[in-house]
Amino acid sequence: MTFAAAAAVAAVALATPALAAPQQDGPGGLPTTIHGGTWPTSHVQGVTVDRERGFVYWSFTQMLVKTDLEGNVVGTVEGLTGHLGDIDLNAADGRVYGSLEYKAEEAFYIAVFDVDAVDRVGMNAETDGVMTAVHLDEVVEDFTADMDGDGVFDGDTADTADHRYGCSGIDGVSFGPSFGRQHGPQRLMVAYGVYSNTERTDNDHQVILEYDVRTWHRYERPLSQSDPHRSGPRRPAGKFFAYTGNTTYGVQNLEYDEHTGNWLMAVYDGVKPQFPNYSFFIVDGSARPRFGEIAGQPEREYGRLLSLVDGGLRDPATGIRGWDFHGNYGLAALGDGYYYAAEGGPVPGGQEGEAHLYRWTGATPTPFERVTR
Ligand SMILES: [Ca+2]
Ligand SMILES: [Ca+2]
Ligand SMILES: [Ca+2]
Repeated sequence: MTFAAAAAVAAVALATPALAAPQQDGPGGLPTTIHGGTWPTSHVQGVTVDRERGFVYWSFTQMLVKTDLEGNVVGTVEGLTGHLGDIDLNAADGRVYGSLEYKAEEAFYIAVFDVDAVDRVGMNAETDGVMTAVHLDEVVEDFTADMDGDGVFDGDTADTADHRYGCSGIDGVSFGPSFGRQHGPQRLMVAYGVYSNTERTDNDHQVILEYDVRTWHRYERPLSQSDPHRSGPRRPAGKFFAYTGNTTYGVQNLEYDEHTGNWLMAVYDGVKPQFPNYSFFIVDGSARPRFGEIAGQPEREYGRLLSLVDGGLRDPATGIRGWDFHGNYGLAALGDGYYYAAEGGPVPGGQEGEAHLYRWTGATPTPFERVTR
């Protein structure tokens, strides 16, 4: 895709706001549906809402899109050649943080977008001064681990014993308090992607890294994608494991929910027959992580284990709790029991994305209900 092509599609999106007629028909004036536009990219990967300032940010894999709450496009950050996944707004600095992968280069970042400065369509991620990146060494170590010890790292494929914990990179990100403290200082939690592979037992956990981004100014650098830098913290502040059974590419969307005090995890269903393969999991935010064995590893290994909430569906064979909800294209908790979940798909000209308003019900199997006019 050229910038000219992207700009042409963007111009179409700008010229047809009639598709996104304002629908401030939900509670608190919240629209029941917000359109994120149509873009010449892969599908929508994440959505985050700045309710105070009235903006919505959308990850479209190769592009960050900024709209207002009515779906009018304010600006875009383009030219990403890697994979921009889930995103979240950091309330402390007003910037948007997202997972950004370059698997062939074995480079994994949190991209940091200065979203206040995003004011026009077609801004460039490398040259317009609106994005920095912080490299995560820990992810590289697990992604590149030669687990079968044959001296060869098999690269970006699910069909291998390599990649520690089955790590395929990173996707779900969210700010929130440390696990077990529902009101502490905000941390950035980063969830691994995990390859789908039914032939191994060491890939049945979601893996979440914890970072304190208040020290990240020393690591932040602009990103030159042809010469990816390695500036970042050597280690995370914490590493945690949630036993869900293997899923297809791990936590797609991770979101701390102030309303329930829990961590929401939307996934693409797993396919191992011995697991229930739920689409949605909720980590108990009030439970202190337990030190225990990380089940299924080739050599016995211990770590800090998270607890799934005692609610929803329960698989009798494994004891795993889960729920039935989508949310894997984007999930934003507004903090008061309301949420936006993104959906999208191919249309002429690329991919379209939109977000629908939901409210928490806690019901089984689906704990949200859609808010309609
Ligand atoms: Ca190997
Ligand atoms: Ca994703
Ligand atoms: Ca998120």
